[in-house]
Amino acid sequence: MSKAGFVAVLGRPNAGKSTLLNFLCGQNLALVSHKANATRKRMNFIINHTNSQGEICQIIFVDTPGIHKQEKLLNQFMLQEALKAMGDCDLNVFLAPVYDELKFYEEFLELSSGKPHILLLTQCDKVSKEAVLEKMSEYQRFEDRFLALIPTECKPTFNPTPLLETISSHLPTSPLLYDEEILTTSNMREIYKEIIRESLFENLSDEIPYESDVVIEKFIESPTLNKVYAKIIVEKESQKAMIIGKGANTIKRIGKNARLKLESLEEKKIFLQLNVFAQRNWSKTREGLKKIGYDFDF
Ligand SMILES: Nc1nc2c(ncn2[C@@H]2O[C@H](COP(=O)(O)OP(=O)(O)OP(=O)(O)O)[C@@H](O)[C@H]2O)c(=O)[nH]1
Ligand SMILES: [Mg+2]
Repeated sequence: MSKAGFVAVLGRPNAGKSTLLNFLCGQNLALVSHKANATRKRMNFIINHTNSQGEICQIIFVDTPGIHKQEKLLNQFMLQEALKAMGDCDLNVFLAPVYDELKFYEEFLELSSGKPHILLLTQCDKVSKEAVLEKMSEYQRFEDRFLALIPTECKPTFNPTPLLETISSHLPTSPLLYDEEILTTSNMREIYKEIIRESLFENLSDEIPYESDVVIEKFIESPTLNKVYAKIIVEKESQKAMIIGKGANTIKRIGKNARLKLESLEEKKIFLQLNVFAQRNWSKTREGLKKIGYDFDF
């Protein structure tokens, strides 16, 4: 006997969605940042959990962009990604940082229109045990709305088994949908892109990470070395100059940081070449966004 199903991982920007999925799969595949709105597209993470009845439960978690409202076309695309996952999946999981007000959960309840969900309190290591218990009791007034309320923290001491057991108990009986060795349905180009974007988030200030993106132009794989040629797109020439930096110091730092992450993930040498292009309004049109992999269907 086995179970399988898709689980949308939803929440405000910075709730800890991507961190939790990296933690559960044991690899840093998704972009994580203290800056909000890091994730732009859905990404599947596959976790195979053997439950207490001995059944294999294949949980296909769908990481989503944070639920937020902004006028820009890219932000509209991001919200649509989250809403699509919310509608399409077998089960929803809503992540509420332990320090958040309950109004964000109430907004989610309105959006999700009664679809079954599990509520996770995230980042519980940031506050005292008493504060976690207090927040859990505040959420109890919604106990008829959620299937379960589970506190989480992404630390090695955190045991995810009760969380996986609870999710599995709400999945349908089904043959496994993916080979058990597969961690994600994203291809390597998409993961490389996210790792390079993460390096942009870590090395650049304020608006530049939001006004930039990465396209993997060429990817050559061999048993000992992967060669990656990537393009960083920005809005303005001034941003291009900032990314390159004095004596190309900034781009070298961005490249080295990304290369080390890629080498650690792949456990082999990586050659990474980054080129920066200023392309005004790249994110302002549907065609522009489509060209770099953000497919609109609305
Ligand atoms: N201490 C602590 N920090 C966490 C935990 N989970 C996430 N964080 C931090 O919270 C910030 C946001 O984490 P992300 O995983 O990028 O959040 P997200 O929900 O994916 O955000 P978006 O993609 O922007 O919607 C990062 O700085 C993480 O390191 C946690 O359990 N404990
Ligand atoms: Mg994210």
